[in-house]
Amino acid sequence: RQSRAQSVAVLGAPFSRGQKRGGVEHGPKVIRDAGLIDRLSGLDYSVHDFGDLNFRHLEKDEPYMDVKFPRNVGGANKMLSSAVSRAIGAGHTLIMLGGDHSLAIGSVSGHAQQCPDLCLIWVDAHADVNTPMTSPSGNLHGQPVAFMLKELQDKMPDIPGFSWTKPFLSSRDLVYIGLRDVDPGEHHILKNLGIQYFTMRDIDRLGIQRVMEVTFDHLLSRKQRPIHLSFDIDAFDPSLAPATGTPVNGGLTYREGIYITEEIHNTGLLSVMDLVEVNPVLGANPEAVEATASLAVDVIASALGQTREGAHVSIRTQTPHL
Ligand code: HAR
Ligand code: MN
Ligand code: MN
Ligand code: MN
Repeated sequence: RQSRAQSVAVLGAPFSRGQKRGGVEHGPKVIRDAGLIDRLSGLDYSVHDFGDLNFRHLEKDEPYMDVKFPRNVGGANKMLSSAVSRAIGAGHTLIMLGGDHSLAIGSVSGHAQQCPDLCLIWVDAHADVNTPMTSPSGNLHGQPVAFMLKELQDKMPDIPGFSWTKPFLSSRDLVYIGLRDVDPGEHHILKNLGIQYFTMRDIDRLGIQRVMEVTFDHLLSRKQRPIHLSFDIDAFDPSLAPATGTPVNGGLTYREGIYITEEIHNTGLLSVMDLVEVNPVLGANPEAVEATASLAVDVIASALGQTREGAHVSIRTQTPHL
């Protein structure tokens, strides 16, 4: 361990217009209430809590094609993008607390402004790569990756609220882990672009250790570069993360989820992590909400270096006086 504390910034994004269910805007509060800041301080980081962004709500926001709340989602992501860019520019490692997963548009694009060579690891039950034409729901939390991919540029219409952003990511710089609910149009995109992905079935077959090995081989073998980890809590099995909007059976075990984040920490390259889709309103009882929020804290702490084997503070070498 280094003697100089690294700095971690925490930024809340209380936003829910990327989907139709209320409550996910309270994600940042319940994750903080589950003890996030103390856990990170205990890991010997200097923690800067930037608080929550204050998104403006736009009353007039008609659907565009079938896309719901385009101006609200676009505006919130524009604000998030500058905040993320500033935090990374200032040298912090950033934890973004959602909010629904449409926020990844702002988070990843703001990160890419500072780190154009970043790679993206998307841990989720869903691929979130629908375009407005393929989306079965019109919900933008099922579409964020389509806004990022250069290869989908000519498939994306001009959506009101999004003129500030343009695609910046190559499909080869993205890996999915945990997929088990992929729409037909999304499957076509994954196959057509040759995107590297690991479904729950792949995890069953290969084991999570091999999955992470292949992930890093795919993303980092040519060169080391910053990692953006976009972690949707619904990647976990609903028995572990019940308080979320679109639970899908057969998800990650606790140990698989923690193994993913431990390995990402061990690369030393984690630069931004999103933790999204925790919705306290959808927990059947307070215990269900607490379990989901506490899992979110565990997986963030693990991404930032909390280990299962434990650790001890090494004796620091004294700086010699000049
Ligand atoms: N694929 C579906 C759609 O586009 C549902 C995806 C949204 N669910 C999420 N995102 N939580 O990961 O509407
Ligand atoms: Mn998602
Ligand atoms: Mn999901
Ligand atoms: Mn470390």
